[in-house]
Amino acid sequence: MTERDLSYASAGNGAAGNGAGDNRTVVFSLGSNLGDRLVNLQLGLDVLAASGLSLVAVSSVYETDPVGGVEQADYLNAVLLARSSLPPRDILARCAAAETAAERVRTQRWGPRTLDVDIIACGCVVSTDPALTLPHPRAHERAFVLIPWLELDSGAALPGWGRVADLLKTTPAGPDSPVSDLTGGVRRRPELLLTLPAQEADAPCS
Ligand code: A4P
Ligand code: MG
Repeated sequence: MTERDLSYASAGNGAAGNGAGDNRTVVFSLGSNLGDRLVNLQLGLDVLAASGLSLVAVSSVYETDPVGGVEQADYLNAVLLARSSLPPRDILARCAAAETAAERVRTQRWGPRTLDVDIIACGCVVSTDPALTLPHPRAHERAFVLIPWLELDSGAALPGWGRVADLLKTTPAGPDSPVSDLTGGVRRRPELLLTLPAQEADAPCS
């Protein structure tokens, strides 16, 4: 794993975090198409928060046509931004813990799942390790990742691939699809809300 640049700038960077110089923005994709999909996404978010990650922002929830794999039900997808100075492998372990909490059972690749938590990007870390590939190897072509991410950060960029807004022009979502449009199999569901846990208030000065 190489670290090309730790200075990835993204929306909300000033919000949370521990102030360490190597604090990175971590972009997560959450997906569910089995069971109570919204409850599963919220559970994933809550487990990540409880594991010590500083969550910064969560996108709207999007209902999305399944991409790849077997015939299966539509997904709910969302993107979550966090700040962390943990090694990426430790963050991946937290993703696995969130999936376990949602009782995910793996039967087939790209099959239906209660919860999938992927790391889309971790600062500007680049890795070709199959156990943790960064950025996520298919993120650049997935409207169900790019559209929610763009909603959170209009200037977002995928390391090695460029601006998310530009990548979206080449996805099935189409060249000019506004984020809230019913296009490209990615439909915003504004009535479905994910909530970030309340940040702890600063200790009062004495
Ligand atoms: N892995 C490597 N890099 C990463 C990363 N950046 N983040 C490894 C997370 N995991 C990463 O993942 C398989 C292996 O990928 C893990 O052992 C991990 O170490 P998995 O979650 O067990 O299985 P998977 O999710 O079925 O595989 P994969 O290849 O990650 O699937 P994708 O490409 O993420 O696709 N359609 C819609 N509409 N919405 C979706 O959310 N998701 C998928 C899954 C397919 N179609 C979808 C959606
Ligand atoms: Mg996965």
